[in-house]
Amino acid sequence: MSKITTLNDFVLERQKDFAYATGELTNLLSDIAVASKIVNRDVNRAGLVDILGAKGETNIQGEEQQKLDVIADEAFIRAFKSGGEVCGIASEENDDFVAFEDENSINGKYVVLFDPLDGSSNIDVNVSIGTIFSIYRRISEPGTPAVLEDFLQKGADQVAAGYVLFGSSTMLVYSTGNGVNGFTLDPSIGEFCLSHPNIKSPDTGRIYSINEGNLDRCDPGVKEYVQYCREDDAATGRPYSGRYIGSLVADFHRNLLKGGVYIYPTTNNWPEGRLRLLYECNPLAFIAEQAGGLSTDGHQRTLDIVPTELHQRCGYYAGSKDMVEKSMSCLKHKE
Ligand code: AHM
Ligand code: MG
Repeated sequence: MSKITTLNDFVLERQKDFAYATGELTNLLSDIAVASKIVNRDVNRAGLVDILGAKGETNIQGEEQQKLDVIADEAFIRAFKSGGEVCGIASEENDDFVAFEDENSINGKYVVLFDPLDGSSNIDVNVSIGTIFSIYRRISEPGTPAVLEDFLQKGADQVAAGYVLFGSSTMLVYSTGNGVNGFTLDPSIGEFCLSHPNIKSPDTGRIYSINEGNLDRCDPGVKEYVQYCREDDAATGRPYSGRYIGSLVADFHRNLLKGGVYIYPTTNNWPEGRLRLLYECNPLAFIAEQAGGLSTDGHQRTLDIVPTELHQRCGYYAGSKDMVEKSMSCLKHKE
């Protein structure tokens, strides 16, 4: 029988690979694992206790907050605050970033940006949802409160990123810039166990994920690419399969393992794009690239975009290398 490697064993063993091998990033990843287990418990009980449904408040994006969104947001903030490695956070659910000014946290070297519960429209209907996180080294001096500049770094500067998928099982997938590894939560022992070592995304696949209801609102190049996916061509395995859950983490994760492309382009009603650069696109772009895939906003590499605001949105094309490249060539062709 092969030995079980828990997430804690793994991050400790890999600590030497980190550019900053002080143990703080290791502790921070452990904090994320603990918060994920708490959120997992609440997600699993969602139908049983009174936490389903909307909270009746809207977040800064004008969207109705779900109770579980808020519960997840609070669980992660608590974990980051108590850990002492993080001097501030920014979350999709909060209007502004939060600087932790207590004695414990003000010296923290890292900031975390996260989407506590993505795919929130799927919570009430028992469909997969996820948490996405992105970790940067602060730019401001330790010992002073975190500032906006700490959060507005380009994705290429992430020191670690990942996601937790609350699906048919619960998985935590992360990268510290040295490949991508996936861990599945074993509920009987309450540990994330290494189940998907060194994930590599196939260069091509047969799945395209896009909300096709928006096609008439998209750039003609997007329509052309979708038309390409739907054409019959035995040599390239087309038509591809359309798969769209509407939970970014779940769609991204499936495509990462099986090969595929996820597209949320700019549209007439979302002229800047629907997804958020800092909480959703950058962390998943980091994972995509670390697994050998690609990510762009339709024009440039996602990780090269210099953010100007916290809740910035962008177009998103991510997944298998050849498929992202093909979609880009359709866009250029129609420009
Ligand atoms: P959320 O952060 O409010 O949950 O929104 C992000 C979600 C993604 O998970 C998903 O891919 C996308 O929005 C779905 O949008 P749409 O319903 O417009 O297709
Ligand atoms: Mg989201």
